[in-house]
Amino acid sequence: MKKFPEGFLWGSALSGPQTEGYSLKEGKSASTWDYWFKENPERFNEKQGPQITSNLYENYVEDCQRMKAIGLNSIRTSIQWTRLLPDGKTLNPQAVAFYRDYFTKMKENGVKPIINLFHFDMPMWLMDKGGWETRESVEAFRFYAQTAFECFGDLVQDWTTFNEPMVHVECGYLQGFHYPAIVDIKKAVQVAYHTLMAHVKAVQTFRKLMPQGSIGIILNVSPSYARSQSAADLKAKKAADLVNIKSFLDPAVLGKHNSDLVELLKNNQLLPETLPEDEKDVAANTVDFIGLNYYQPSRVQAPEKASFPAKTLDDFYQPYDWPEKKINPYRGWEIYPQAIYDVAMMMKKDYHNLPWFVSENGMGVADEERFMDDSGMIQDDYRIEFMKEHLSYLHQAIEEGSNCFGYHTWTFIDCWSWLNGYRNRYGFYRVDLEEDYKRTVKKSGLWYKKLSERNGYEE
Ligand code: BGP
Repeated sequence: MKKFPEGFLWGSALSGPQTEGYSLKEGKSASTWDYWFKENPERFNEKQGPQITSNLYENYVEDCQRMKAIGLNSIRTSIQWTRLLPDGKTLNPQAVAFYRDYFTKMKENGVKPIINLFHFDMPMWLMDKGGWETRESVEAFRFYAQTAFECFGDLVQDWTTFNEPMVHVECGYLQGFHYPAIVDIKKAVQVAYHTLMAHVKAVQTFRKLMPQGSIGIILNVSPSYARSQSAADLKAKKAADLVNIKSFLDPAVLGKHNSDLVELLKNNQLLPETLPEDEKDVAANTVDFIGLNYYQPSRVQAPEKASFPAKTLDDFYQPYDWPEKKINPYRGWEIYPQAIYDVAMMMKKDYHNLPWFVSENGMGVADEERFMDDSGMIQDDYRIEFMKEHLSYLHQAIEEGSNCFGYHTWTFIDCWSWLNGYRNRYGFYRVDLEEDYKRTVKKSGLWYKKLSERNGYEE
């Protein structure tokens, strides 16, 4: 039996935009997703947009009971900036009432809410002014954070500022996947910097308003592994870790920018515009905990040809197709559970063993109805196997002293996923889009209940 520490959080992760639906109702204004879907629905898988998603807005009371029914003792989800403050200034009373009741129902069902403020959902009114490219975004976000702490701070003690900030930087400004879908490395660095300062200012506000609470940030930590031990490949690996891990983890936890990253940006004439007081604010506003999302590692190699100064990330490192990798055949991503041990030990060694939790880990499956049995239940043994493999490495790291306090799967119910719509299913509950968003528990949900009750599992 692999036992976990007492009080371990067995949870799931969600986000507001991916579950709530009601995307332009009840006073909510448009985020970039609402706008982009209206302008360009073909970009979205099967033209599935953000309007309905999993319709949690109408189902949250029963959904909170469903959380309890599969043993979840924690949920981390997000509130939507565009719902709480539709124009950035005016409080939306319907949003306050909805979120207050939602968090209350979670707690009545024994589910601890960990609430995140930003999950890729930039308000359109702010994007029209330049979004994260402008310094104005820092104060706009700080005000939103303050409003959220004031409205829900009596119900929620544990907060996070951003989910995977490098995703809106890379997908929006380097790879053309998310709105505004431009490729401009200089802008990308500025966007990352303002996001970081928005995080720092939110932490500073939190310390004043909620001295008893805890605050963190959620980062997608995909450790990179080099193709070979050659100096060039190792240099590429180092650059990948600087960009993808240390860019936010160092200032958030250690209170300072990574000096190698600063050097790299400087050499490539990529340093962002800053204010003189920023460094002091970064140093004074470190976090209480970290959430780490892990799906797959990144395999890297030295670029064959690189521009100098760099124009894209490819000039620092390039993806490497490791021939021995084990693949999730239903989603195409690599399965490499050892990486969870590696990041856990990195937290212990390089980040003074700060408390952290797995804030997302999960297995996406396309066309999952093919695994449905005659009773209508998805027999997702592959997902149980996936969780066991990851938990086994996590368990080992905890035994060796890594300070991990919880494991959150992606996700509780099947949810809408940005451009992928409902293509890849991850939930413990299946959501039937054809049958009024009916929820049906999958085999993995029943397994998770036992895991949570026993605080561990039989190997
Ligand atoms: C993470 C995001 C989630 C979710 C997940 C699965 O990076 O934080 O919001 O989208 O990835 O992604 P996908 O549905 O594309 O497989």
